[in-house]
Amino acid sequence: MGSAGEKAHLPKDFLWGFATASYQIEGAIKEDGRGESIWDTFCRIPGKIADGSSGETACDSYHRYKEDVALLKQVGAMAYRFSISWSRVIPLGGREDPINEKGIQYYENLVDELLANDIEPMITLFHWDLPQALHDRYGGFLNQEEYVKDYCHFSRVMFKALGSKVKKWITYNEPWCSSILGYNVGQFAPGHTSDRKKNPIGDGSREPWKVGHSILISHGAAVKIYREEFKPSQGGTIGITLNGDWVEPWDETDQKDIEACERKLEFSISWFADPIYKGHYPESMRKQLGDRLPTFTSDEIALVQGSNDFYGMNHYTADYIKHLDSEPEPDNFNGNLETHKTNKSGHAIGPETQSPWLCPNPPGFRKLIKWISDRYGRPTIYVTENGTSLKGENDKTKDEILEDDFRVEYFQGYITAMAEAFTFDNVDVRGYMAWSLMDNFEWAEGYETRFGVTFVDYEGGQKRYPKKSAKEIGNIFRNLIES
Ligand code: PNW
Repeated sequence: MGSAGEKAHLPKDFLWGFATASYQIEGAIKEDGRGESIWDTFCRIPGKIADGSSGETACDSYHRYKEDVALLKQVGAMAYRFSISWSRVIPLGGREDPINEKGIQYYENLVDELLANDIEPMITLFHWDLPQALHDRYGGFLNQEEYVKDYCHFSRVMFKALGSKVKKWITYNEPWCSSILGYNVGQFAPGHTSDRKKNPIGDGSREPWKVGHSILISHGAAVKIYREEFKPSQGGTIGITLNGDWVEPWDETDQKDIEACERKLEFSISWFADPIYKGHYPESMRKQLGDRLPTFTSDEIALVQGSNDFYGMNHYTADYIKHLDSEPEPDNFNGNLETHKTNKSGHAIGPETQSPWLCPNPPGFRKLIKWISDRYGRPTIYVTENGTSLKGENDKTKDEILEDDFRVEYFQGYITAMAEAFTFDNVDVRGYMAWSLMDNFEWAEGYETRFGVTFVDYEGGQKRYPKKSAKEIGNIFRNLIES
């Protein structure tokens, strides 16, 4: 722990690098036997993606992975977090469906290329692109029994194929997004919602909680498989990645706003982290959701509790929280409160970006790392995503885009805040993956919103040009990591 006067720093062996996800970068959606995912289908529905685009070509990383690795090398990255397209490996997704060797080969090639360049691979097994066939066959996550078995099979296939070379595994990326954005808001695939103007199917008051439950059980089951069948010989670690924004009371003198802040953290983070670290859902959720929130059987909780070797933390922004006095609506998913970007006195939580939900607030990062560390008994933390878009970036010329000073400042602020948490708050943060290595398919925002430290020229054959931030991030880390 830091003593007074000590300078914020990061430990000698701190691991840093960049993150991406399969559907956002790979393209080649029909190549070499890949099956469809729910995002292929969702993108075809008019109005769902801002620019009407899809991941059809994206960054073409299926063909250009060697360029991606060269980029990582060039900017001095020590690690690369990427995800597996389940339907590339098992086109129909299920435990009795054929395995696509060419799909496995692609990821093996990528891993080999990384290792040949001394870059540590960190694999996310699931980053939202569920095989469409499983959705059609039994409703995907909504059928817990079938789903868990298929996810376990998929995980085992990947551990077997790559586990001798890959030592860091993430079961899921941001299950909150899959559950809430996919089954309540309807903004993400498969677009279920109670809003009949958006979709004829869905029940936002019930489905997201079932989806979250299935994800938690399958996470626990896959970790058990890894620990029993692979970890003894392969020696890696495994955990889940959760997203969460920091919160400040809208009215700092209002006790109800202060309480609502805690509820907001519980409805987003503790929904998943409490079962994993404490063995039950948060009381605030049980109170609001009643029996719409599933309960764990003793077998289930035995799988889930204690199932993280590390905590994967995705973090981008902060909100002001204003409590609501009314009874919660059935579809409310955030703890019956409002989120605002300005507080009662009109002060903004941070500057605007291209993403309406993202307003940088670096001190919030330090506070949230500490909140997580304190609540969950000082787990090992890997920050698995952090980054920003820039307001109007896509409307600029290429040369202007390459001078992304706002992004440099974002990383400077956030990485320093993380170093402060490490130095002064007694947290065990060991790694950081910036989002993202390159501009890519930003889900419902399409290609209009760029998050990359590398400019991808979508009109010019997906050629990559490192922005200023790609070069600066290494300097930021070199200044903070102890020699
Ligand atoms: C994360 N929100 O998603 C994802 O893991 C990435 O795939 C994504 O590209 C990145 O953040 C940037 O958006 C989020 O609306 C998507 O609050 C949406 C939200 C948060 C995170």
